[in-house]
Amino acid sequence: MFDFTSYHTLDEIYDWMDVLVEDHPKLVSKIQIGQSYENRPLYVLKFSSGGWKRPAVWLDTGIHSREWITQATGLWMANKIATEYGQDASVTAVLDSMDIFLEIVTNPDGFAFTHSSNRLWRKTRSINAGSRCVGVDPNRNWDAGFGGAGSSSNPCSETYRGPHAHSEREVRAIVDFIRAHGNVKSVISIHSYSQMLLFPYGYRREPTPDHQEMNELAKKAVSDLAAVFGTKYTYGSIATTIYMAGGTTIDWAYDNGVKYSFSLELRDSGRYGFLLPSSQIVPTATETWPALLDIMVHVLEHP
Ligand code: 0X9
Ligand code: ZN
Repeated sequence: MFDFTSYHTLDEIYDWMDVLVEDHPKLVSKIQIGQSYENRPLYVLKFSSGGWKRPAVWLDTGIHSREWITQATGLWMANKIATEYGQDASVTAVLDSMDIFLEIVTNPDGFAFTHSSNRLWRKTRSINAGSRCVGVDPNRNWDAGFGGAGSSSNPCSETYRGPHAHSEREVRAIVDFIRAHGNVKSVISIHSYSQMLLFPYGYRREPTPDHQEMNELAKKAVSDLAAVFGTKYTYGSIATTIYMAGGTTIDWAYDNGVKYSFSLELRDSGRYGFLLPSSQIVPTATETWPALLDIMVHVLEHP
């Protein structure tokens, strides 16, 4: 049995993906959507009960490599989706009409670096021409408000946006995948920390045309999350809830036709921050699950 109560290395996670596929061959498959800057494979788990390019939900964890609770939650969720299909009514309904794609280690070079050298590494590991500083912030690199407020042009900054939009292979791979798929209805990008459920925009303060619907959905999701262990989440647009940020994943998704684009900032609210004790992995994943299901069921019911 895989140990969901501890943090794992990249090799352990990649090995486990194959085990999950072996254990659920009719539901789960693994696809490679590209390669990282340091040539590591970018793997995505596909959960599908059949059909061709069904409406899909895209989930990613670990785009910021130091946010270890997110990759750990991704592993737990992958297992949950695979084992609840045919058991839980909501999961079954979702997967009978939609596919789920989950990229657990979205920034593998950064993740390997958090294990080998610097536990708090956030960015990619690409070399920046003319600078000694390494890496681009993959959550400032998307072509939506790229270069705007809350992103930096300095390669030494933690929020360095990169030389141009989609310069990072790890970002480009997702852009190409979502475009080629053509039927992605929801993007949920999972970060830590600060206990928030966010939606567009991050690059402007004005609400989106779908603000009210997304706000209602977020309200329900955080309430169902809190019902599990009492963990309090705030919610709202990125710009008005956390800070202005140009070039984020979910703004790009939203501006490219993916209406239900959300981002979670998981536990905690600052006591441990990125160094969340492993004893909190299962509780964090367990409480996040109903919020995620709320979004997926809403997507299912609003085709
Ligand atoms: O700065 C960020 O990229 C996010 N916070 S984090 O501590 N995870 O780095 C906030 C940006 C808002 N957007 C998303 N959470 N996607
Ligand atoms: Zn993050």
